[in-house]
Amino acid sequence: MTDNILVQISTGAEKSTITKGGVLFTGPRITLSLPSAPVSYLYSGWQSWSLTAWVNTDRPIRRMLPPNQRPRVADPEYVNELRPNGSWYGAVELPAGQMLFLGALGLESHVMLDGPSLAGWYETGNGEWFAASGDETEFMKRYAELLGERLGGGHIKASPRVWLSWYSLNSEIHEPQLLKILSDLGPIDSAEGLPFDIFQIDDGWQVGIGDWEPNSKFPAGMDGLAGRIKETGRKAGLWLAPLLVVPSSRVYREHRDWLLHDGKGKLVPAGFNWGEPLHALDTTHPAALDWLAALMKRIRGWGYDYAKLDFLYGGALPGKRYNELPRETAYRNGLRVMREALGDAYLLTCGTPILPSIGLCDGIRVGPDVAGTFSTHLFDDLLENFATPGARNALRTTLNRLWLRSLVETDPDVVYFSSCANDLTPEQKSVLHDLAQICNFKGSSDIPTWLTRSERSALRGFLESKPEVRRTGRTVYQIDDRQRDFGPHIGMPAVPSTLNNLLGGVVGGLATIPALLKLFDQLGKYSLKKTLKRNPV
Ligand code: 9PG
Repeated sequence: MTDNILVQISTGAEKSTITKGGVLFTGPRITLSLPSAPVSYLYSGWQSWSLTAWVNTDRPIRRMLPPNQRPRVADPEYVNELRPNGSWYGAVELPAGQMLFLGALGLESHVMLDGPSLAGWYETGNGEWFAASGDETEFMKRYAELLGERLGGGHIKASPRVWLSWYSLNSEIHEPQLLKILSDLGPIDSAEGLPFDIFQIDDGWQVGIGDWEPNSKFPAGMDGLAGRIKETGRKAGLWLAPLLVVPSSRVYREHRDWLLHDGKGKLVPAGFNWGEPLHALDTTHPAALDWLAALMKRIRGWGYDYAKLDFLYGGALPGKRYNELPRETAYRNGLRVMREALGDAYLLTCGTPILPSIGLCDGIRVGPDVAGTFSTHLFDDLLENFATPGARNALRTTLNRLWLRSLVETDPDVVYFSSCANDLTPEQKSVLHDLAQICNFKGSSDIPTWLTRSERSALRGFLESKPEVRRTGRTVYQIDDRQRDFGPHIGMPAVPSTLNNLLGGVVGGLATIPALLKLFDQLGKYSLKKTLKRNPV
């Protein structure tokens, strides 16, 4: 399809210009009439964990369950939309294999397959679009270039190698245990040490979500621990969810006016986690912004040079703000304030709307959490929630976001070398290793004492390697002299049967009961404690 034809099949544009690789349009709403019904659609998920993948158009779309988790896994604004759709951009594949792409170059924009056309719109006002046809690698590359010109980015810094606590210990962390791990990792530059550049403390150090002070399990304070980390030649990293608050937090009690409300004055729901409903800060509220800046300066003052800011989607949820800025713009302004306060620290954003973060952070988590299981029947077949932790969900979404690599470092989440408390097969583990090599972002939560001698040396080899990587097919990469086809590992599960749909409805309903969610949380903690007892750190 030539670029002139793209112009001919478009409606709604106030202006169109041919550009390298496609056409630039301006307009609040653009529609491209498709020459034939597409066979698959490229979903673009809103935030880090949201499904991003090519999905057959004949797959019936169900609203992902359970409903109270939706704000945490997808954009609540479009969660009831049953036509294929996605944030900022979308693409279709036509029966003859031809592809057509439509992507916004600004925020608060959405693309949808609307009958025989691909439609894109801005939630507020007017904006630019890029449309193209042809090769996916080419149009995504050009899209990234155009986004970079508008949003910044492209200053790839570090290619970090991070040890983080979450994937082995969840929130069951404490100071003596982390010091033990740190000592077992060894000095970064010694022959026996594991070369992680960053030691990142994840969820579990804080008093509460909103109360970002060390809890009683960290008696030397976070500054004390940062000092010990630096003694090993590593940078200290810290996890926070700065835009969330839970009802049990002080911020929630004392500054209700900083929180995001809806038009009726009710608090906007931001999901459910940590046994409580989640709410978000209004990032247009001046006092909330001052508080965020002070928080970032505080962690820098403690000695942390790497910040993993998580659950950031909270700042971009629909709502009525103190200053009536569009929601993603409001979030981006909040992120800019945090970025500036962090100075030259490495900023990894997670649970973040993707486009609004470009140019303001060093790395973005581009998929859902990895886990020691490949996939689960409950979430795949009953609840159809592809944003939940699991290696397959992480691989699928991350792989479809690698086009972002020219703009920002793409964090695929951790790899595993340890077989302790882990159900992944050696092949599944090695697929994750290869993804991390392609991303050149290497994270692990493996506990040193859990690693056998050969696992430890394999992990060391992985951290030290710098293979040459080249994309050679839609899902195929050349890694040094090997080929890795991710295709067989990222397929969507089969369409659920009627029985599974019914069961999913029941389970999804039960999962809206806070007491049951809390119970599941407790069961998870109990089973982790058992694992830790059997396999001491
Ligand atoms: C800490 C974690 C880790 C992880 C993040 C984020 O409720 N949930 O289903 C849920 C999903 C993902 C999640 C947490 C909770 O993960 O991606 O790396 O930092 O938070 O809480």
